[in-house]
Amino acid sequence: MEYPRTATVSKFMTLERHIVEGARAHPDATGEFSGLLHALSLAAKLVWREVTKAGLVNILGTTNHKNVSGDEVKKLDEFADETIFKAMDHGGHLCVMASEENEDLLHIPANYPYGKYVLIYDPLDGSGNIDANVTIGSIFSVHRRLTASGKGTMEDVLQPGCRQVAAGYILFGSSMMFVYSTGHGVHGFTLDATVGEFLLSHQNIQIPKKGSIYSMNEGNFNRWSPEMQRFVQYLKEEDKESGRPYSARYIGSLVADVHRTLLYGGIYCYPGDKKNTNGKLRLMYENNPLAYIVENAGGAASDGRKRILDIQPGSLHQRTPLFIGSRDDVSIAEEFIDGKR
Ligand code: AHM
Ligand code: MG
Repeated sequence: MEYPRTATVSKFMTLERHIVEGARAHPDATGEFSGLLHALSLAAKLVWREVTKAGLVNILGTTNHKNVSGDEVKKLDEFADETIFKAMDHGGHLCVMASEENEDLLHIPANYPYGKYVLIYDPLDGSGNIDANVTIGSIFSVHRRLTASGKGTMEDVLQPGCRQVAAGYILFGSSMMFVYSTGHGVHGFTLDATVGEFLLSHQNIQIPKKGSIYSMNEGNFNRWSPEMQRFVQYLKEEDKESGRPYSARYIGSLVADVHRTLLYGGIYCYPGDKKNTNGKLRLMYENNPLAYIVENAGGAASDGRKRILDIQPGSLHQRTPLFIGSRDDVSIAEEFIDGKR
């Protein structure tokens, strides 16, 4: 006998099942990759548990030291950093990790096996927003190792974003979401806390080709290049035909700003300026994984002149300008930055 399909049951796609069914499409898959994603989803739940306690327990506030990028480290950043590392260090999936909070590579402890993948992560993006209960998130990027075996090296980590085999982010907002891609569409899962499972809520996300929202820290306007200033002025000009003026939205959590851009379209920019020629955002931890997601959803990501995913990284904490979002909007931004408009 077969059960008739009902609307409710046919929608019942857990993250776990999605990962397993994705792996089945690759007959040579060893399960290593599925195990890696599964371990990440567990790490996400552990971080979420602490995030939801923020304000209730004494985990908010700073630890009174700065991370390698000079930012003040919050306790929750450290918790997320350590939790992700510990959830991922023993499974035999990874040969090395790198985290935005740590200056050097994070090696797999000697008593655990090495795997064929590399994990790069920003444990808690937007952490300046924690105390205000604003959406924050974790961002991750996965590469296949280049070296043959043993401990992973810098060579394994410093690969251009186009070589990522998976990337995604976890949003800690009004609900918790796990958004990922392995190069076959972008899929979003929302945590059903009552059963502790991520359920498919956003299948095959497609970013609109053009949007009507721009997202950038305009407080930096006077530090921007004349080209960048002209681009923003263009977005604010009245022109019914091209849907201008655009609306401004800036959360100040990259992961949340990009998530909104992915769903609604438009453009997020963090350009270089007089003070920081390469802007603020890190290529390996932020720009590459988000560029991979947005490209896989039909959008684009550029440093203003070239595709983010084509940049060969030179160092772990390298920064690049970021223009990311709807394809048409990113291409107009590039024309302005290039002085063509
Ligand atoms: P971080 O919180 O991981 O250090 O990331 C940097 C954050 C991004 O989330 C956000 O988009 C950006 O810094 C905001 O910068 P600014 O305050 O200059 O607008
Ligand atoms: Mg960040």
